[in-house]
Parts: sequence; structure tokens; C-alpha cells
Amino acid sequence: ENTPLISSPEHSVEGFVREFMRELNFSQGTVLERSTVNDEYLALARTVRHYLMAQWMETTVDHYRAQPKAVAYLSAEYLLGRQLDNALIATDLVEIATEALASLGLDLADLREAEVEPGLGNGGLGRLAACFIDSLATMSVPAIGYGIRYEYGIFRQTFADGRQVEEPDNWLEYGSPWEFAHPEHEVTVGFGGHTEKYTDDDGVERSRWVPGWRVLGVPHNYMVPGYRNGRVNTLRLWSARATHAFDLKIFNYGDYAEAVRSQTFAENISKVLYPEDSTPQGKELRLQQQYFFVACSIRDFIDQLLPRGFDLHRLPERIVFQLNDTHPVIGIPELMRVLVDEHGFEWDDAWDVTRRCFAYTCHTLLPEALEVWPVELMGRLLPRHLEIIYRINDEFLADVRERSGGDELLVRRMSIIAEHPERAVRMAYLATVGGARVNGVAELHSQLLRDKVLADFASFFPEKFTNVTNGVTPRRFVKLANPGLSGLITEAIGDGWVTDLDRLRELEPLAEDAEFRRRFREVKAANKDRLVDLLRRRDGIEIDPSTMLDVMVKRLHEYKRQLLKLLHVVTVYDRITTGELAVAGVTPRTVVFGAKAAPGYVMAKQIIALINHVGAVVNSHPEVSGVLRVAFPANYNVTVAETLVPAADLSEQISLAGKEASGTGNMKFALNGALTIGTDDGANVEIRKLVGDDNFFLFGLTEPEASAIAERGYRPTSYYEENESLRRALHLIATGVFSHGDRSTFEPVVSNLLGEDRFMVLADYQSYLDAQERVDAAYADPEAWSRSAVLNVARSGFFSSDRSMRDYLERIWHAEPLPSS
Ligand code: 26M
Repeated sequence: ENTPLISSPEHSVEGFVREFMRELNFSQGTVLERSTVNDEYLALARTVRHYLMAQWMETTVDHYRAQPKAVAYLSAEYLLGRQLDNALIATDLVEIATEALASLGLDLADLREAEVEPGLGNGGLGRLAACFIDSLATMSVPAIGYGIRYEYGIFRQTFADGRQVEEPDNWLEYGSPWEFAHPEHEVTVGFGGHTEKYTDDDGVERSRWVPGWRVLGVPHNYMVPGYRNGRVNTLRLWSARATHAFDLKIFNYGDYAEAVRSQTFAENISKVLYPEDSTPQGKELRLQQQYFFVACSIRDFIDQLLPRGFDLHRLPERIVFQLNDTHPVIGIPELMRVLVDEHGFEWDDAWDVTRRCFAYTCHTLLPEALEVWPVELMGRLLPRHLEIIYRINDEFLADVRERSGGDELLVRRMSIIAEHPERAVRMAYLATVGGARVNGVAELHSQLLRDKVLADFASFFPEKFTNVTNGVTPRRFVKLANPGLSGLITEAIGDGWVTDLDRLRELEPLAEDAEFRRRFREVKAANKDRLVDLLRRRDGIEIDPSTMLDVMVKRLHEYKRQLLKLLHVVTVYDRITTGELAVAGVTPRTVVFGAKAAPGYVMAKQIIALINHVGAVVNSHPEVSGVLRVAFPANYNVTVAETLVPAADLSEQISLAGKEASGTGNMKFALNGALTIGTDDGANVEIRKLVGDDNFFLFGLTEPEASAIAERGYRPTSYYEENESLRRALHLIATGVFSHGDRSTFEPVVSNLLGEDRFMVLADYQSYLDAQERVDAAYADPEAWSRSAVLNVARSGFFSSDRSMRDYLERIWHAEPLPSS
């Protein structure tokens, strides 16, 4: 029978005003005459939320009724970005809201600015998860996102004397109108303690876990609105709370301080997002976070989302858990434990079910980024899971031994337990053995996974390995971020592209249409003006919108090679100041950097300081600053990206080939009509193939070339010795030109480049400079440039995360959309 649902507020200006005022008066407890911008923002957010509410409940009920196969995306990070705008476009309420607010003397743009973005992720991996859940909702796929409700998201970056300073991101401080806490659905998770052997009623020897302490998980639900399809999926983030046992202890007055301390201890688990990306440090709290959210999520799915009495032998018909990197891989032994210890399954049956319920996405190729957990730590925190992992490994290695005719070297290489430098669980191996599929995130990356990182496993389980190239959501990164371009596209080909991005192909002929190109340039210019405003207001940075906007935004990592971009800047500075280049002959550029460094990554932080110091010198030089300026706004985040990406002319994607798994910023820029200067790496390879060589500035070593050089021994000095311009650039840095004459400040950066240069910056330097000359030449012809830019847009439809989701559905999940009943 039908659950009665309250109906949505009326889809009209009057309906919106009424709802908004009700929220302002009855929820915020204030009146227009006295309300702050934050009051008004919160009332607006709740108003918009109400339009989605009925659809949300309907979607939930439909899923429960139809009992389809669902996707559970398990991710330690969701880099959501602001919610208001996305909800407004999903509900088609932008115009109504604008008018309604205007009738009350309020400006939508001002209220928008009051929203603090939930930055519950580090970078690409977290943003990918956010794009994927957007696409799943838009495609009406029954899906749920599971993760952690960090009280503090990614740190706020500021600069002091050009150096990065981290400040806590207290994003919940002014209220969080998009979440629904459900303390009544709390889940208990165990930690520590020991295991004991016992004989069950059938005389079977079993093991059980007696945890030493427990933590509660409180679910916080977020709406994930599909784009105008009447569907709203759920993102469920877990917050850690002390158990009631801890609470009770508080009343034991004698032990009051200790009781409060234990409470804090439990609640620490969801306190803060680790700002590390790609260098796992084996921190105990991090393993606690991982197990905490995965155990809560599996319990939630089995107890809340499956009907009572469901036969768990059929679990793979109802769910697939997608593991976003190795962070949630502890879910594999956890499901084994639940099935065997709590539901009395035979080991083999449980293993059969488990292996069919998980699939693993790998996001890296850097060996140091592969997560391992010391056996000592795993045994102390999760003793039963360690036992289970040992048994999985024993049985797996017995298989390897048998199929390889006792190749003990192979057995040791493939063991889930590493022996050196200490005994540790290799989470990527556990995921590969315990899941049905393993995928990389771009063609090249998936190929390298098969050929290098997981080669033994790819031979052993060839059928498990596949590729799904990443994508980005066109709703946020085109429609919302670039209304000008969106309008132009819609005028030309209708609005179907928003949910069917391949239709951008229909723009191709317009690349030859001078009037269309003129309007395209007009949009780009207007987007640059928006960026000028933002940087002025937010950072006090002045940029000149008539210059080429050359943008490199991404986490700071040596492999991404921000230093290569900087060496280009220094070289142009050098050539102008020595008179080798006349300013009249230089294409004016504004080089924009945006990057956060992991707080413990010393070299990355030095590179940030160097960028800022070079920027200061370049920007204050009387001649140079006329044609070259560096802007490094602090605290690059999703909100900044939404203004920066649409304004860019040139997108810098310059990692050493074979190191960037995919990149997703590269896709955002191409879709917004920037041209890429890039290496043959990650998804750049696919971008170039689609947009065409003429519309992409390729440079640098290929992956096989770089590996071959590494193989025979890379010598950065050989490039240094042969290249005068490179020598001069490094000389400027080394002699303190950018550090007030102090030679020691950036000495470590220079000596690293001349000593190890692990990511071959020097090897690619000349090729990069040459490519930048081709960029300058191309930019000098605005008609040809905008023709290329339009072609980039027209040919990048493949990079919609909707397409990624279709690929996952077909190749990995074997699930389907469930249109509303
Ligand atoms: C691990 C342990 C402890 C703390 C943090 C981590 C950790 C967090 C994030 C490790 C890696 C993390 O992210 C890696 C990442 O973002 N990888 C990027 O994934 C993108 C989406 O697939 C790709 O486009 C990028 O190429 C890849 O670098």
C-alpha cells in the first residue's frame, strides 16, 4: 500500500516566498528586518530542501519495494562542494528562487556566498566520488554512498611569507542544513579485545571476537538529487559517538575526567579528515576510521535495507560494494566475519558470497601510495579480521602454489602479507583476491596496472581486470559553473546535453562558424571577468583579463610537476630581464596556481613557498610584470574551481608519463573550452585522441621512454649540462634571486632536481618550453584558437561521469536503473 507523503511546496514564486518566510520565521526564529545573511542562507537551503523531500522519500520507498540490485559506493572521502546551487538546478528553481528573493529585497548571489562547502575529501578521489553519486542519481540507479562525516574537512590553507599554514576547517560551525541526523538508527562497532575458540551446537570448531571497546555510528543522511528526474538518492555519512556505557560512566563521579576522556577518544574517530593523499602513514586512527565507516555501512545495508529474514546466500543479487581505493578494503574480512561468525555460514559459502559482493578501484601507480597495515596494529585493533585475512591468504597461496607448480618466489610476491620491512597486510592484494573486479581509472593506468603493479594478479585472474575511465558531472562543472557557455550550447543544440553529454558533438560544425566563435569568445571573456572579481574580493589579487589565462590547479605533488611549470615562468623572467626577449614579442600571460600540500610533505611545502616567492619577484618587476604575472590564490577548493575552470584558456596537465592515474581536472578544463598542454599520461591520452592532435599541445617523454631511462639510470645533470636555459633558470633560484639573496632557502629544491629528480623534470624541460612556444603562436590567432577550443568542448562528451557510471554498470556492477514507478 502507499505511504502517504506530504506534497512539495508550490513550484512558483509565491509558493517559494511562502516557504522561505516560514523557514526564516519558524526555523531560524527571526524576521527579515533582523536576519543575518547566514539566517537567510539557512532558510533558503531548507526551502530548497523541501522541494526535494517528497522525491527523496518516494525514491527510498521505491527502492524498498522493488528490491533491485543496488550499488553501495564505499568511500572515505566525498568532496561535495556547495549544495545550494546544485539543488537549485536539479529542481529547476534558479529563476523562481532569484525572483522570490528579489521580491523580499534579497540577492541570491549574496546568500550563495554564505554556504561553507563540505570539503570532506582531499582531491581527485574524493571529488570523483561526488561526481559518481550525482550521476547515479541522475540515471535513476538505486545507489547509496557511504562515508565518514568528518567534523573537520580538508584544512583551510593560508600563506604566511609565502609558506603554507593550515587552519582547521570547522565547516559545521554555522549549521548544516543539508544533513539529517538519525541517532535512532545508531550502529555499534567493536574494536580491540581478543578472539576465542569454541565449539558450536553442531560440534563445529569456531572462532569468535570479544571486542575490548565499542563505538557508536550515527548516520547522517544527505540528499543526492538527480537532475530533474524526480529521483533523490542518499549519501549516508557516519559520525562516531561514545557508547552509552561511556555516557553512564560520566555519572560515576569519581572517574568523571576519565569518562569524558574516553568519550572524546571514541568521538575522535570521525573528528578530522586526514589531509594526506597518496602517502598513507599507517596511523592507527586512520585504520579506526576505515573500519568504523565500513562496519557501520555493511551492518546498515544488511539490517536496514534488506527485508527481515533475507537469505544472505543471495546477497550478491542485491548489492555490490564498490571500494574507492583501498581505504574501505577492510570490508572484505568484515563481511566474512558477519557471515561466518554472526550468521553461521560455512567458510566456503561466505567466501563465495563475499567475492561476488566487492569490486575494487585503484587510483594510483606510485608504489609508496599502496596502503599496507602492520600485522601488529591489525592484530591489536581487529584481531578477528587478522585471523580471517590469514585464512584468506593461506587458501589463496595454496591455489597459487598449485597453479604455478610450487613457484615459491611467486608465492612470496603474491602474498597478502608482506614480510619486509615489517609484517604487514597489503590492502590492494586483499582487494584483488577478495573482489570480483579490479579497475584502473584511465586506459593507460589500467594497462600499467595489468602490466606492472598487479601483473602477477592479472595473470592469475585475467577476467577480473578492467578499465573504467573517470568522468566529471556536467551538471556542476558545466551547467552550474559555466552558465554562459551552457546558454550558448543550449541555444545551439537544445538542452539534452546536460544528461547526454555525447550530444556536444553536434557543436562540431559550429567550430567553423565565425559568429559562434565570436560568441564563444565573449563567454570566455565574461568568465574571466567573473574570475577577476572573485580574486579581487577573495584574495586581493589583481589579474588582467586581457591576458592568456594559464592554469595549473591540483594537489601539490612532485609527480604532478608544479616545478616544471615554475621553471617555464622563471625562464621567461630570465629571458626578459637579460634582454634576450623583448616584451613586445611576448604573449601576455597570467599563470594561476592552486594547490594544497599535505602538512607533513616538506618538499611540497617548499615548492609552494618557491611559487609564491617567484610570483612576488615576477609581479613586481617593472618590465616582466607587463607580460607575465603569477597568481596563487590560497585555499583552492571546489568553489574556486567553479569560477576558475570556465575562465581558463590553457590547462596544465604535465605529470611525468605513467604517474597520474587519470586526472579529472583535465576533463573539466577541456569541457569548458580550455586547450590542454599535457604529457601522454592518465586520461590526457584519451582527451588528445578525442579532441585531435591539432587541438592539444603534447610534450614530454612517453611512459615507455621514461621507464627505459629509469631502467638504465636517470642522470638529471646530463640535461642540465646540455641546456643553457635550464642552467640559468636553476641558477636564478639557487643564487637567491627569489629569496632576498638567501641561497639556503630553496637549496633543497635545487639539489633535489640535480640529484635525484625522481619525476624527470629536467628531462622534459626543453620539450615543455617548445610546447609553450607552440601555445604562444597558436594564441596569437584568436580565430584558430577559439576554433580549437570549441572542438575541445564538442569532443569531450565522453568525459561525463554518466558515461563512467554506464561503464561500471555494464562491466562491474551488473545492475540497472530503476525508473520511478
Ligand atoms: C591514504 C591513507 C591515509 C590518509 C589518506 C590517504 C589517501 C587519501 C586520498 C590516499 C590517496 C588519496 O587520494 C588519491 C587520489 O586522489 N588519487 C587520484 O584519483 C583521481 C580519481 O581517480 C585520479 O584522477 C588521480 O589521477 C589520482 O591521483
